[in-house]
Amino acid sequence: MNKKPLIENVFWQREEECMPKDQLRALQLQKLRALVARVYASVPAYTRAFDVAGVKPENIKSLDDIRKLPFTTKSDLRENYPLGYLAIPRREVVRFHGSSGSTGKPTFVAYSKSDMDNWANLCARFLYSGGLRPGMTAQVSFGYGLFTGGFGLHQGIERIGAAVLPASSGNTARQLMLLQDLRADYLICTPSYALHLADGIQSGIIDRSSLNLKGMFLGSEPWTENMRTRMEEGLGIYIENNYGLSEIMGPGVSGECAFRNGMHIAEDHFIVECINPETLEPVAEGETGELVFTTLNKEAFPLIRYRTRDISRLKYSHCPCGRTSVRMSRITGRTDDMLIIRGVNVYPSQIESALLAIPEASPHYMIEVSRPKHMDEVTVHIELKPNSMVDSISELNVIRDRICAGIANITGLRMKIHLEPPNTLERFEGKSRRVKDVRTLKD
Ligand code: DLL
Repeated sequence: MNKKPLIENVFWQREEECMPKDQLRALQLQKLRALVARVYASVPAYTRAFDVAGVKPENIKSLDDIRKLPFTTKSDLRENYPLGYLAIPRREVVRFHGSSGSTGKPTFVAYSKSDMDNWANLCARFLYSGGLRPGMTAQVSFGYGLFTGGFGLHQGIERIGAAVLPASSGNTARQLMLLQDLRADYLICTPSYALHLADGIQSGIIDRSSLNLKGMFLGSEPWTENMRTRMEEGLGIYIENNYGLSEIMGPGVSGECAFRNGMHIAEDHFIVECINPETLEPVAEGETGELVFTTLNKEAFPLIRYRTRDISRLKYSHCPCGRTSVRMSRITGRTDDMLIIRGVNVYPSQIESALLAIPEASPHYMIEVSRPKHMDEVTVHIELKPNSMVDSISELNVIRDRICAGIANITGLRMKIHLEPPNTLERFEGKSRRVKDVRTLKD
């Protein structure tokens, strides 16, 4: 029932997607060498980092030499805030995006005209592979804004020549109404939001037969095969997984093909490594490790060996679809404490910094994450300071509202706030465990 219809041409850029491996490796080496020379000359943070590592552009003679280069991390981006890694003159930037950092400020990324062109094509690759064609309509229920999800997918759909319905995120009743009235062929959002909408459809809020839905493209947060099967069988549609991160580009870094044995990474644009996060050495092929990306074509914001903190596995074996690129398995976790809440990246330290600004709040807090009805919900429990002179309900409400606004200001998310009496939350002797994530990915 949910088998994808056989479409003869599934390649948006056949030549690049099916490039023979030796040609692909030669292209990567040529681009890597040019990239290293360019960032060494134009990005002072890289000049310094290469000098510290004792590596010069001319030392990069083979693809394996990439291991001589230093890693780039989210804290490097933060230390060079806002645009220390910009590699082109500011006037040549045509777009900025950003994602949450572990402090109050986002980390920004930038795109040149050619970066935007490449990005549109890379999103078009997985959308086209999944069946989106000119004449169809795709409803984008990702947020439009600094987040790369909305605008990124938007331009991929336009590139194909299909119609975009930029519904943006939130407002379930309206999303369902749009799906029904404008008869989108595809829905594009986070897996958890898709489950929430699927429940709305299956519970009869709207009639399944009044929809024209053929498939979904889901990404931006971890999900499971069980979730896919449930929605595919429940709705009689086809669903594909896609992956990306704003630092490397946004959506379009990798996406599934019809054979579903991992997401094909656009290796003509990125070099991927899989490392042991402790030793920083490469893991054996097929072993679990942290993904590290180097951008080969990005003009505005190229990154060398960016540590994603995402845990996955790489498969280099032949894929019957004809694409030659390496595939990555589903993301199974992260090596840092970043939470993904309704597709938004949130660090506990962001919540902590919002609390610090509230004089009545103590430093004792606990963040509880749950997923009622497939929608992530965060409750922040905060102890009041023992000497905070709060004795009326209305004063408590004012404090609660201030905390809620402070957190929303930093994270972009509204969270439930529970004010707790002094000395009631658990104290930790060792490493504190301030996050209780009771979401289950099983259903
Ligand atoms: O989430 C880009 C994106 C938007 C991808 C829309 C796909 C669709 P960031 O906000 O920078 O960018 O978050 C990146 O999200 O490091 C992963 O931890 C997680 N992530 C992204 N795609 C997947 C996926 C966008 N398919 C972070 N499965 C990444 C699991 C994913 N996790």
